Amino acid sequence: MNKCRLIIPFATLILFSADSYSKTEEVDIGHRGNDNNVSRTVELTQVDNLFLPAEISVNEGETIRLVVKNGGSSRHEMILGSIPDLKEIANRRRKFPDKPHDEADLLRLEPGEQKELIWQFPSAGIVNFACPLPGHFKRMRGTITVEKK
Ligand SMILES: [Cu+2]
Repeated sequence: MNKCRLIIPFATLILFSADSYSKTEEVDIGHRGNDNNVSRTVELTQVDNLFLPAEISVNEGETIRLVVKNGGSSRHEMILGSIPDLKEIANRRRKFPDKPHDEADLLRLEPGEQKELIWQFPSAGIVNFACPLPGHFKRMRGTITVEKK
């Protein structure tokens, strides 16, 4: 009983924050890029539970080396996607916490760990990213604004 009372407001919060999020337009989020085409390195630090910075700008067509460091004291993840896709991934984490989750292009980082993702952004718009772990997803997200050339 007590557990239910705790879970319901939490779920409402997640739904509310995701639905009230304005940057939901559909864009091509892009794909893994080639090392030879990297124009810039962008560093992201994960803390408990935020991304710093949470807003990045890149140019249309650009290939970026995203270097993600877990500077927090718990495990974090990082995945790019649209808001609906990220919500679905976060829901799966919450509903099936004991299942292995291995989405393509997901970074999983233990405290102190650093990983990189070379990513090409083919079209202008907003690409979202998040840590989909339960209790993290609500605040641990950010946007990459892909500027038109
Ligand atoms: Cu996290």
